[in-house]
Amino acid sequence: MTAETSGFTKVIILGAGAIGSYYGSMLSRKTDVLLVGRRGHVDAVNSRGLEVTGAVEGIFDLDASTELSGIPEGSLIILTTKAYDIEEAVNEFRELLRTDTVILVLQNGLGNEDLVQSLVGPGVDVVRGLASTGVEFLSPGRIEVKLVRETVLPKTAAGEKIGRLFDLCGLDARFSEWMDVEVWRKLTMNCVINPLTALFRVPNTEIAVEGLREVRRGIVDECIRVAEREGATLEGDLEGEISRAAASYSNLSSMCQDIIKGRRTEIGFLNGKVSELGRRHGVATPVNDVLTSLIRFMEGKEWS
Ligand code: KPL
Repeated sequence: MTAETSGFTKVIILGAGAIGSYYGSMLSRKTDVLLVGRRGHVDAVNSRGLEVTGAVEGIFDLDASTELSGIPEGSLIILTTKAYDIEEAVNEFRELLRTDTVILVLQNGLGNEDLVQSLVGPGVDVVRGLASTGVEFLSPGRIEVKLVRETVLPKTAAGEKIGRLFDLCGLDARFSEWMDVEVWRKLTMNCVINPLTALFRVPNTEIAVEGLREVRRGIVDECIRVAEREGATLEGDLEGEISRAAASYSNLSSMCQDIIKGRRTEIGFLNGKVSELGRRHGVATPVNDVLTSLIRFMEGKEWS
């Protein structure tokens, strides 16, 4: 596909884990995609294609590489590395950036786009997006899509350009003028679902039970109070909304997948971030503090 039809000449997925590979597979329907990821996944994708099962099915023929050696004119970089890898990832491609490169930050967490923008400088368009599709990484070269959800993009020229590409490739997008609030709502959902599923090593559905309502409410109430001090008002029955969302996801959350693999998690960008901001604003966050400590304790241990 050409720049005329898709708006971008190339899409580079930086951090091709579960969610990055999902976006790569969908976008490869109408544009050139390069997945940048770990050696095992890259080798599998290059030799057998990317196998996607579940709500999306197919073998997708994509290019994959363990590193990025160039950024063609008119490229879209989708950043789906773990939030704690932002600096390392950006340092790898900063020298290759062009003034027309657009970077879409699709990670979990708060403030990621500001960090990316500060690292690349003001001349490059950095767009915040929110991905809520439930995907599991089965093995190198294989992912399973459990629940497809829309991507939230900002209602800006760059956001709408990305939206047109998504539309062309069959990815639903919703445009928002209130990205700060959207980021906080998604963050709150992740603060509930991710650590609880990681602690119990269960699919998201299972933490929607009545017995955990007070825990969910505790997390959400603290997030609402901290968000308010940060200038984001989170309205409505957010705990109820998150419980219904959790009940609809049969996948293992990204944090649960990380814990099972003995990897570092994004806790510092989720509950840990809420605790940190709470301390700054003098808002007590005991539930988020405890969850942060518990997940930090579990990180790097063998659970299989
Ligand atoms: O963002 C997610 C994650 O796992 O990190 C959700 C939307 C909760 C899907 O599992």
